[in-house]
Amino acid sequence: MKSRAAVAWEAGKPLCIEQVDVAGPKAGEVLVRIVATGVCHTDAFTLSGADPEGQFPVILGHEGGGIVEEVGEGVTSLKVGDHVIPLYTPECGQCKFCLSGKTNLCQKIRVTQGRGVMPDGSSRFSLNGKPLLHYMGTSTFSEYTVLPEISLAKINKAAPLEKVCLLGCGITTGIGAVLNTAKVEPGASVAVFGLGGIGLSVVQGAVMARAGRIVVVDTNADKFEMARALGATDFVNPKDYPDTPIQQVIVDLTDGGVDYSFECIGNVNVMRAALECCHKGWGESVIIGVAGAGQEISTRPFQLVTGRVWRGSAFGGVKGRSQLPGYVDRYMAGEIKIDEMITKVLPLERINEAFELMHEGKVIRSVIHY
Ligand code: NAD
Ligand code: DAO
Ligand code: ZN
Ligand code: ZN
Repeated sequence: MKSRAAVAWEAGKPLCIEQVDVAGPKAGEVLVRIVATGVCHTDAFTLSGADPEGQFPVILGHEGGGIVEEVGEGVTSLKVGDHVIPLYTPECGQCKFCLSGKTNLCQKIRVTQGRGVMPDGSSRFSLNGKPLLHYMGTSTFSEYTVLPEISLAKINKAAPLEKVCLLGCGITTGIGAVLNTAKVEPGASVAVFGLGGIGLSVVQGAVMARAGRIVVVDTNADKFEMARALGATDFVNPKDYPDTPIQQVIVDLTDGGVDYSFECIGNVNVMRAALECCHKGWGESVIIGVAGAGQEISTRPFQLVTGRVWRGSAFGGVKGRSQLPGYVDRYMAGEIKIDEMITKVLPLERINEAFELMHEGKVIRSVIHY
């Protein structure tokens, strides 16, 4: 079948709207009509060429919501008409990782997903006979996309797909990093570096965890208004402290450092600051941001010897098939805010505007509504 799609032909170039060919689902696969998709910093990161795993030509997009159009042979857990959120972190329920009880990083299709193809090694997308690669196993910048059954979470049909699509990445990642990875306890102090869709969702998660102080840090002061509305208590713009390391500013502000910090930018220097603003003896820092190819983090090992902990979080530690439907239900119950995070809604034809607005720091999230 034909599908409207935004194709990334090469790194650093705008996306091109094309009518691509989409092959039907093979065994264990599902054809989904994407109703809406968010545009995340990670899409921009891959498009920029800085992503070590980035490959072209590719159909990007990983923050979608859609409806099942067709199921392949052997698919038992989904049927035509089901509402779904694509998962870049699948959940097979059978691999060593899924069974460990310690991680959400299912490895069942990791190798082929990383190569931009379906589990059988081929792509379902093409244009004029030339294959186009899948992205993160999701490719939500195509109106029709094919995914493995294990990469789809079935959700409440009453949920608006043009809103809950954001649970496919940013909002779940931020909230999950607080609740699952750090396990922030009531009264704890928190520092959040970077107030994009991820950082603001960390703020939301910290409020849900009933944290005490929530210190937010961003070089774009325009971001503070939304952070305040979500419940942040202290606002730090590094540009106001040209002569003091930002970790020192936060240590001074919080009587020795915060209990938990979250890096939501992808900047290795900020990652160091996020660790070093943690309280001696127990402070924990969670890296969420994805750094560019070849970059490395550093600190003095004595920071860890003296009790600080460095960890990381992918998709907020959330197991997509079993736990994401509960996040949708919490949105429907008014416990998770999504609407406030959507600054702009655009048709697919204007998707490059969404990238420009993100680079200009003018949006939290743009949603593409097909
Ligand atoms: P975004 O671009 O919308 O937000 C980044 C924010 O950081 C902006 O507000 C910007 O002003 C601020 N910033 C930039 N440099 C800064 C600095 N030196 N000090 C303070 N603030 C600074 O990005 P996003 O969509 O929120 O994504 C954030 C990061 O999270 C990206 O690296 C993305 O790839 C990553 N990510 C990780 C996961 C995961 O599962 N680990 C999931 C999604 C996204
Ligand atoms: O199992 O190695 C693996 C794949 C991990 C994927 C986790 C991705 C999280 C960071 C990328 C940002 C996603 C939008
Ligand atoms: Zn994302
Ligand atoms: Zn698995």
